[in-house]
Amino acid sequence: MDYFLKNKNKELDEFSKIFPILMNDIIYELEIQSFPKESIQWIETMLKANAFGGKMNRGISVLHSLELLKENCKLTSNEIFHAQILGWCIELFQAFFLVADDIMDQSITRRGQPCWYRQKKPNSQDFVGSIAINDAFLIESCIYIIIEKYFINESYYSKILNLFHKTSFQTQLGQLLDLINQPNRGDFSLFNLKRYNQIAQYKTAYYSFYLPVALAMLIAKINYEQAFSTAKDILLPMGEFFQVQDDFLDCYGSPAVIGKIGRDIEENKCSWMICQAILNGTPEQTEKLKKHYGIDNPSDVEIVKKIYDEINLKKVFKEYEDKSYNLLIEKIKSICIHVPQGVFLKLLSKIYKRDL
Ligand code: DMA
Ligand code: MG
Ligand code: MG
Ligand code: MG
Repeated sequence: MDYFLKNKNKELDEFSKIFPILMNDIIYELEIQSFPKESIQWIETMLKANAFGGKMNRGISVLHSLELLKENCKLTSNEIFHAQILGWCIELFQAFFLVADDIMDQSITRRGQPCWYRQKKPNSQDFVGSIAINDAFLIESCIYIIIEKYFINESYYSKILNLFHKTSFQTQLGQLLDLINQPNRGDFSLFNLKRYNQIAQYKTAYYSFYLPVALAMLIAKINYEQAFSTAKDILLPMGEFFQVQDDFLDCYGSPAVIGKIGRDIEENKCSWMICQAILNGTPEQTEKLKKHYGIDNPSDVEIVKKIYDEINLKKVFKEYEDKSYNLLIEKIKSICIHVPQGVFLKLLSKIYKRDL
């Protein structure tokens, strides 16, 4: 095993160790309120199933960013612990959105398991079903229980709260646009890159890229507004790039690797793939796509994928990936005056050419 892989596994181990501590904090909240043991068991199973076991990239990025922000000083164990806790709060934030997203997108699997709403309840033959809606709310609330417990005496406590609240709003707005940008099947008038970028920025970029770095900046007690806007200028386009990859993998990724079965075509999504197909295809190809896109039927999906192949979207994607990567590098090198470049380069290196 090479050095970097070993180091990565060690980091993930260290990060994973924090999760049971936070679970116990949540369980304690229920215990002191004399909640019955079935509810404690539910919370435990539900949090484990949804918040634990992803790539944990976003969570670990808080510590990575903090290390790079304070490149010349050794971090205290308290700073490290704080970064790990906020990293887990991002993982919870993501779990909260994914539980709901999978219901709204009618998805089938997530992280190689049935989506939470499709899993069996503990000790029962029934499905979790619509209880998952309340579970999503509960996961969100856990974030604030944890932040209160560990940060209430910190000078930046209210800033963390504001940041999470604002990011929730942004992500919800992104999800809204994602869901209403498909009013009528076969109507492609709203499928364009301008709209696409707005959806991607709001539903993905704020919470996946800006949030981890902004939290690390708060722990590092960075106060000047300019540093936050510089970070945003780089991290929002980076997040858009990440969502383009997600859309590409939805169609061409292997479910065994990405752990989920793509449904963007069936769900009539304003995906980067369909936007590019419209831009690069002939009028005949677009007409055919209008007939078959957005139908939950394997033979229609197959026709759509065949047209994607004819248009050679794999090549369009490869060119886009290289171009965006170079643009991001240029941007990082040019405007990084308030935040060390390494913070952004590290994040970019984690996602460039990813296959999961
Ligand atoms: C997900 O977008 C966005 C959020 C906020 C969860 P998506 O539906 O493309 O994600 P996935 O492909 O993981 O279902
Ligand atoms: Mg989804
Ligand atoms: Mg979605
Ligand atoms: Mg997707």
